[in-house]
Amino acid sequence: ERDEFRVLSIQSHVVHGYAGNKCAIFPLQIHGFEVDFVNSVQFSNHTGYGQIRGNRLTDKDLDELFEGLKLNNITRYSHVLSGYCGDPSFLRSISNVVAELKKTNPDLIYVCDPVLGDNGEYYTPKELLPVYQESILPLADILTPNAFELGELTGRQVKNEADCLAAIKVLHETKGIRIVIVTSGIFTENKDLMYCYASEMKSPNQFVQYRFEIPLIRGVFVGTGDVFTSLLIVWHSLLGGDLRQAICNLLGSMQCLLKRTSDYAYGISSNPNAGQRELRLLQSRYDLLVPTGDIRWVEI
Ligand code: PLP
Ligand code: PXL
Repeated sequence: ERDEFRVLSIQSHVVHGYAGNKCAIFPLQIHGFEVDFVNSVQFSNHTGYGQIRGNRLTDKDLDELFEGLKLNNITRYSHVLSGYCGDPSFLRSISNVVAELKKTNPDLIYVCDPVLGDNGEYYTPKELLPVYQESILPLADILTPNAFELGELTGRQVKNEADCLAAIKVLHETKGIRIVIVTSGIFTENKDLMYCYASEMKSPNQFVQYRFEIPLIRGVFVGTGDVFTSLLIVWHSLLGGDLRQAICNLLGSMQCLLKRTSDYAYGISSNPNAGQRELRLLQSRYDLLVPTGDIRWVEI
């Protein structure tokens, strides 16, 4: 029974469109995963639009919700999922929650997307970095940085495959993170392709590492990272820990999702706006359930 999977997802909520929890809950639920979700912010829309209105949850608010769960003894989770977080004290509060939940379930898997920025630039406050390094990384079981975030977290330059694998090794060895997946940011000579790297520490000196080829699809989309991590939980669980096949499956679904989104957006306009570029998540429900995209990979 899939009831054994219950995910606590602490992410943004947007009223219109898709980002954070709006991207993560649906893929998990259609696969039969229970999702308890905390909306770390409630915004009108994601940050890709011109204007934003809404509110943030404070670290105190999160502590209070968690207190309620504890008082009722309903804190047994198979996974915690966290993503974009704009506030260092809220992030510290997440680390306290995860640490306590791991006491309740020592097998709990914490999947963390350490969102800092991309392409050499921060789009979150720099004060998050030490909180990730000191409080979050030691708790993370699966970490999904992009190349920029991997570089910031390890204090290294990550420009190519060798840099990337060396920095991943630092995270395995100094923070004890079992699985690191670099989801984007390593480009190739071939402009139509991007690489994704996955590395699993099987024992202190044994690593299994794969490179996946991701065909690039025209357009800039928001929320792709959030769909990635939710489908990662789905396939990693359902396939009993087969990381390579889990990533092939999730990238296969995402290819279809992004192709549908791109075709829709560029079918409307040659320069689609943020609303027209919203992920076609619901329209892609069958692709999220049954991946059909063909993903090339090699073991390295
Ligand atoms: N751009 C901005 C302005 C953001 O706030 C975020 C937050 O995560 C992203 C991009 C990242 O989105 P994604 O993980 O879908 O690439
Ligand atoms: O997808 C990450 C994300 C999360 N939360 C909010 C966002 C975004 C991306 O833009 O705007 C509020």
